[in-house]
Amino acid sequence: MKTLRLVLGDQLSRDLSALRDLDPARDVVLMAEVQDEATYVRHHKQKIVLVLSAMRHFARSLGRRGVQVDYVKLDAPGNRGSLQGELTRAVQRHRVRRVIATEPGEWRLRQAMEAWQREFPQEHRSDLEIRPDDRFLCSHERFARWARGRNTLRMEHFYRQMRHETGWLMEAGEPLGGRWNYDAENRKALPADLPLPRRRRFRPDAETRAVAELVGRRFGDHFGELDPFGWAVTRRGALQALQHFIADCLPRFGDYQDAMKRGEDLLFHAALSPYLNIGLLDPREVCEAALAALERGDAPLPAAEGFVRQILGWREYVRGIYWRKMPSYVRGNYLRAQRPLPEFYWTGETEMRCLRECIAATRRNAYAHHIQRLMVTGNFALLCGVRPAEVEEWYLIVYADAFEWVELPNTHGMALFADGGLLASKPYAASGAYIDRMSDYCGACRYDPKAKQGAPACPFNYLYWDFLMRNERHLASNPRMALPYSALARMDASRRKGIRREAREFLRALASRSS
Ligand code: FAD
Ligand code: DLZ
Ligand code: SF4
Repeated sequence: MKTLRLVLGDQLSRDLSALRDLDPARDVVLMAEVQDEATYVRHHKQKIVLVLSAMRHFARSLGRRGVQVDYVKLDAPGNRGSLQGELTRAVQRHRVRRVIATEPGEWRLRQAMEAWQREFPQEHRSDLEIRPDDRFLCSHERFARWARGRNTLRMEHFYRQMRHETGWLMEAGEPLGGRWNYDAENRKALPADLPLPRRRRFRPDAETRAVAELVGRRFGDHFGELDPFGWAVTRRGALQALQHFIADCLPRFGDYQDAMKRGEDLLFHAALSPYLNIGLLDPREVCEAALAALERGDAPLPAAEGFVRQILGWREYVRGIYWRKMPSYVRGNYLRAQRPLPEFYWTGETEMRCLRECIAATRRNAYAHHIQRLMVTGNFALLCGVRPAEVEEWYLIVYADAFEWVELPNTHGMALFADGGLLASKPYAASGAYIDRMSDYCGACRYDPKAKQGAPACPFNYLYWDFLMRNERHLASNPRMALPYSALARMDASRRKGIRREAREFLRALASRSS
């Protein structure tokens, strides 16, 4: 039976479940650029360019293999602006009785898709089959089996299970090298004179330039800079980015995973998440490339393990949590955070150098690495008590790799502790000393990370203690918070009062600039 097969902008994989039994002589693939997906949050301009240009290139590559693709451009006459609208039009146009889709990566669209079939016009009552997205190493069912009956759902336990199941970095049922985890070795500060790899960027071709022009015209007021755009938009480019990472960055990835440096946006990080998340790379092949480098002796075990843990562990785990806990997950606000997102998250205009650097990099590249996201922008929002929904929307907007299944658990659970500790065993709260240790930001800042009080004091310092005092009821009984709370208990009353006053004044000034 002639079948219409829907491919979404983050499903650009040749072996997508919706394409698996495609008959090129009979079936049609529908891909549609729609206003709704570009504006349900006001995505960074580069994220829209990446997705639309990669969609166009993917459609062309299917066409070259003899597949009939019905591709609807954003400015095509009659484009209804929504996926449902375009699917309904295509069902009519192609007179099909059967539609196949792969489940979307976001709850809102998954829910909407369930209802689409009912909304097809009477005369075109097609069946809509929604297939699982099996481009992951752990299915929903497997995750549910792992989670069932457990009191806590810790990533480390999940990761060990996945190591057993894949056999990766295992030897006779034991972890290779005798340890599961080399995290402790992955926290080195970056020596000032360490040569950094020249990072590979991809020059936009004519198609990408045309999309960029369209995005500039249609979404010019969205966050972020359009130029310079350096992302790959094809599978070939994404594979080159993978090879570049494995050859030039992986050997030192482990050592400097937590380091930050002014003006250096990528360091030894992979910058592969956008490609993984839109389907240009497969998580299995990415892990296997790192394992092969280990086997050849081109990368040390702590680097390969650290990298595989991010993908086999964290990436699969947050997806599992998202689908298991939605839709109620997003409503949590364990620490009752109620402040608005500071205006400078959009502009980068702040005297706090760490935040300025991370936000500028985000505007420039639609990318910041994990520690910038977690310990600078995330930590600051946590310490200030910014409303989770506002922080989550910001993260979903600003990064090229942001899709809710991965963005939400990282922001809501890991960065903001808004789920009360489901994902993280303690809040990732830190004072200026941490940022000073892991970066060179503080040397160029008007604040002093060593000063605790008074005008030169780093705001992270008094905000950190204020955060602990404000949330004592929720956090003091957490055994992993015993150390900071015992330090707080030793603090005399006048010091505590001083900290509270400084934090109050700082937060008041921040709110007045945000309103
Ligand atoms: P590397 O550090 O080189 O890691 C390699 C790969 O591991 C990444 O490409 C990614 O696929 C995976 N990975 C690493 N950490 C995580 C993690 N915590 N969760 C899931 N996958 C991980 N990642 C996204 O892909 N999309 C998001 O929207 C997103 N939002 C985040 C929001 C916050 C507040 C935080 C703290 C983290 C977020 N992350 C997100 C996770 C992580 O920061 C990014 O995956 C990583 O920075 C991507 O850059 P990279 O490819 O250079 O990663
Ligand atoms: C992110 C995005 C954008 C900007 N545009 C489109 C689009 O025009 N058409 C499309 O099919 N998908 C797009 N996407 C990706 C979707 O938003 C994504 O599939 C859902 O968020 C589910 O993860
Ligand atoms: Fe950030 Fe404080 Fe360091 Fe300034 S001194 S860069 S505000 S941590």
